Amino acid sequence: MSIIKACIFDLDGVIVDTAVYHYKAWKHLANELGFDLSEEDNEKLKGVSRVRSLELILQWGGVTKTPAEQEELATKKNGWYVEMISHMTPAEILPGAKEFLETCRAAGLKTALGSASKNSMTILKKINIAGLFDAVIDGNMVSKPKPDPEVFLKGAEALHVAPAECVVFEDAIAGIEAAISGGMKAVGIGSPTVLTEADLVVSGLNEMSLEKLSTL
Ligand code: B16
Ligand code: MG
Repeated sequence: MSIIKACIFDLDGVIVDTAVYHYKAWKHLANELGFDLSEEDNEKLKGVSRVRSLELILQWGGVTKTPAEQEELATKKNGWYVEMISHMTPAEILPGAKEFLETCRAAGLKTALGSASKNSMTILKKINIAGLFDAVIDGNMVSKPKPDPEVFLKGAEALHVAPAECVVFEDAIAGIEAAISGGMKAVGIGSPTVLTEADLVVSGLNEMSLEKLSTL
């Protein structure tokens, strides 16, 4: 029998696809700085914090900025991003995400969000599912980014469950690593050839069921 008592969900790539908005905002910033940002490079920013994303983008563009300038640039990018997500609606919830959250809760499992995004609460409210989480741990509450397990361990703590009783749903390699190093089960959302360390990989939460959870 499964010992799973709680499910912890990443946000971008698992519940919604905010990567498209991050990409538009980062590309706008890169263009203003005189270079471009490819979709391929954007893939490397999934699950990566805002500060680290900017460092990587500046590096790719061969541009050097002072820490104060970097802060200004990150704030500028976030302003564009926040404007875009302010138009999000529940129609943008990824297939099966809301239904699986409801299934978990109906089965008595606890639920938490574990995201690197400092804008998590804004997004959850816009897509109207904030009430489906018993705890929300976001980028404002952690000091160590994934693959450090801090965000998920704080989630387990907030839910009053042991890490071994948690399963994490993640689309980023760093997130899968974070879950495993925190002593949790990891379900990858994406491709099994990419998320090789995950205990189980599905293409989306529409492919998840309590039956599959019980095999973990
Ligand atoms: P913000 P996740 C991550 O979300 C995104 O995948 C990543 O691209 C972004 O840079 C990061 O959040 C920080 O977001 O600028 O809103 O604080 O996958 O951890 O839910
Ligand atoms: Mg993600």
